[in-house]
Amino acid sequence: MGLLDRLSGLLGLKKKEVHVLCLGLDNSGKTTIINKLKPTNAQSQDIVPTIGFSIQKFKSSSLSFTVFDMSGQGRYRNLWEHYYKEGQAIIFVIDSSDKLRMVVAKEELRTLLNHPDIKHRRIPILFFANKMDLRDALTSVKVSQLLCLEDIKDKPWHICASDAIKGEGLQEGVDWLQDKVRSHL
Ligand SMILES: Nc1nc2c(ncn2[C@@H]2O[C@H](COP(=O)(O)OP(=O)(O)O)[C@@H](O)[C@H]2O)c(=O)[nH]1
Ligand SMILES: [Mg+2]
Repeated sequence: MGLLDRLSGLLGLKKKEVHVLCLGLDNSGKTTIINKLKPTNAQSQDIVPTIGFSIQKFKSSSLSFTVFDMSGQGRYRNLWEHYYKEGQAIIFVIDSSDKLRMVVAKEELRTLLNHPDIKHRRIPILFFANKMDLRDALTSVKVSQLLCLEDIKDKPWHICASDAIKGEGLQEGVDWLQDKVRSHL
């Protein structure tokens, strides 16, 4: 830990650390989004498919996020569960252009929301309707309808349209998440 870190820790200025689960089907853009939220000099140039999961960090204006970037591939799905208890917030990413798998994403979300470690907690969920730049992408309103987000009554949630390649829409989402998490700290 650097001197500055220690000093800001002592002064109570150190950012609170929050554990975030980043979920969604494979290829939806999870790793690209998390990478884009890091400072420019810490970003990876090429994103490779995530195997199992990886742990990434990024900061917002007042919080330090530790993100468990989960592989969306089916065979790793039972790995996610071990981290549910630790998660204080969820980022759920959807490929808005993947109409065929929208029902699979909906099913995945339903399974998540029914999990005993998630079901009874008011854990905030940020949805990214990602890949908005693609010509056949659905709007965030349409994605929200197809995933029946209005049915989520017991958790704060929010959906943002995003283009993770350009980094558009990401900040708005993180600002929302930061507000929700802080009100629970
Ligand atoms: N056009 C477009 N492609 C994206 C976007 N976000 C991610 N991708 C691409 O989608 C592919 C899968 O991204 P990745 O982050 O590995 O998805 P993950 O499996 O959910 O982690 C990569 O080729 C990314 O470059 C986006 O907003 N728009
Ligand atoms: Mg990935």
